[in-house]
Amino acid sequence: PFLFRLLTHPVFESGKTWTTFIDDTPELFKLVKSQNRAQKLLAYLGDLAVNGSSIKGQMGEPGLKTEAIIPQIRDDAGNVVDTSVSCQKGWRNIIVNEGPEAFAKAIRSYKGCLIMDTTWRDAHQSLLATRMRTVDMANIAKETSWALQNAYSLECWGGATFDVAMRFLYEDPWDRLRTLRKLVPNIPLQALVRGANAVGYTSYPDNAIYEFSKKAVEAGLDIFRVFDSLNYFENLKLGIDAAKKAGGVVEGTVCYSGDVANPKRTKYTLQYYLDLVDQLVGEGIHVLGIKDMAGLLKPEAATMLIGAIRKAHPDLPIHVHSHDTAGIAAASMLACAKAGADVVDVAIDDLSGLTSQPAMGAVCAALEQTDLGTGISHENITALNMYWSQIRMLYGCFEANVRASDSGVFDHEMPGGQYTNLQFQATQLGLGTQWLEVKKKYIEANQLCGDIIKVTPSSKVVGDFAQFMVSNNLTKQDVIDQAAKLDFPSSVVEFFQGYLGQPYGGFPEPLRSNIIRGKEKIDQRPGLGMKPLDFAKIKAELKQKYGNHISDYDVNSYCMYPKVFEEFQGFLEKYGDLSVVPTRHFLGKPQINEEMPISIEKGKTLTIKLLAVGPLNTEKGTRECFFELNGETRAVVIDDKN
Ligand code: 3PY
Ligand code: ZN
Repeated sequence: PFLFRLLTHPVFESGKTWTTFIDDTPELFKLVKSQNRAQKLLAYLGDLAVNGSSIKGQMGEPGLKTEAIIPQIRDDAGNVVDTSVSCQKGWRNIIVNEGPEAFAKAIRSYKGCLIMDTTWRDAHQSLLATRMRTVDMANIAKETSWALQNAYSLECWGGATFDVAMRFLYEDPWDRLRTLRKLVPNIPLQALVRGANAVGYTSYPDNAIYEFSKKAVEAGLDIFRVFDSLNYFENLKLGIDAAKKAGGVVEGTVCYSGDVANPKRTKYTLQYYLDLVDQLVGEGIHVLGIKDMAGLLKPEAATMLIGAIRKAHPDLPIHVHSHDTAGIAAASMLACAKAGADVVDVAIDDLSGLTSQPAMGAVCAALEQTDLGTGISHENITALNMYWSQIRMLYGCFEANVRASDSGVFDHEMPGGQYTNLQFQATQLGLGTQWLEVKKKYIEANQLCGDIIKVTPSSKVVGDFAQFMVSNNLTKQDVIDQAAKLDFPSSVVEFFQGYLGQPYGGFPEPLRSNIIRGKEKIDQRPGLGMKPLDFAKIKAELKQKYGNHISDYDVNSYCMYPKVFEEFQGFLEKYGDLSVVPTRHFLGKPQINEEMPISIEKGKTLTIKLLAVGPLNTEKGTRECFFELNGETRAVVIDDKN
């Protein structure tokens, strides 16, 4: 039909030159573009029909076959709110109008305890392999802007979400931030950044960190939770400076390990934390983050730690993060609030508990009975939760299947996200005791590293080390004895070289020298020795390769993850932008005659139906898929990968 329209177009018939034709008839080219997009979408759906989903980690079909119902939100008087527009009232106005310092001051003077909602980042990172798509957050964003208008922030970016977005969801992580920003103008948006590792697993040249932070603020980010995976101050300083120069609210963060209430745990003591907090305060952070990434902070320790910091720094806003792996996090967050924390992290009930954060409904309801109320209505939490219980079903195909609390976390100290990840991998291997072995070896691997702070990327080092010990059947003593000749995973070698920074207490010797052998030793901040990136040159090269649409955001994605970015561009060229395709159609095998209304861009919805999948062409290894697209029949040829 397009060719017919083109050939019979009066301008084309008149014999004018091609270039003038392009200039004079943009409507036809819009049509080419959207027909092209539709064809690419059919290629994706055809591939799903023939080969099933290619999204890594997906087991089975999405568990929700209909559109999720959007709940009603009510105001204080009990009236239903008009959520066709976003709420305008919230803490972000202070950041925008008066800046980060005024925001920090206002947070500190608030008499209650505020919450950060982690549903859009850590909760799904910890429970659903980070597979939540932007569209499922965007669909509830305006309601959230009303229901959680008194929240300190919504964590929605950073951590593992950045690379997973490109790698597995085929979406642009910057788009997520821009989209959510537009829909939620009133609540601060927060990201987790790994200091000198930004959102990666390695160290980057300094200018990459500065540029990344600047673009994040431009895309709509308000608060940076800056941590370092070894609590290495030199790395922290860099991340803090980059976030500050970008104009963000800087939540300088201490990662929590060990147990300050246990006199037998002598490495990470109360004094260790107080000293680190003093150093961070010296860097001019706006807010202090306490990041208990594994859920080790028991209520008694929480009271001691937060109480001591509050006493030493009466004006410093304190924000505490934990995971509920052992089942104690709600109690700990209540203890933190009581001891003087200003903000605690929670996740919406249906994405809470176990390796995620404690339940928003539980923590808010418990605080409501004290003078530390969060200002979030229980009725609205319940309403929002109705949406999220449907979304949890939708993503059921990514459930890691952690079913119960594990107080063993006090020994192995595995971060929440990594716990589900490693458990999933071990279960995939199908060996019943594999998971128990991994947990045991994780303890030994940590000891071999010198009892380090374990959080991305240092936790990956310990995880890789543990898996290496399990698969090679090595004890701790075996590793020590055979270190000079074992073929260690590269992450372990690089850690011992010093590529992540310097661990507190130094590297154990002679193990370090035996592992790295003749390789370079880095005994200062790794970024110091790195050559700055040439962004203009990278951009020109990417444009040459992928076209003029390459933006400065893309350049940053490339700098963080060159290979992942290039594969993502390849996917876009083949299938187009599928970020707004509803998740049940993005992940689920289309059924014959199932009507799929799919919007490919704002205001443009296609009605698609799979009519038939043809027989295998044994010569070419392909099948033809027949679709109905807005009433017209279309065929696409698909490689049969089975
Ligand atoms: C991350 O860095 O992704 C984390 O969630 C660490 O806890
Ligand atoms: Zn976390």
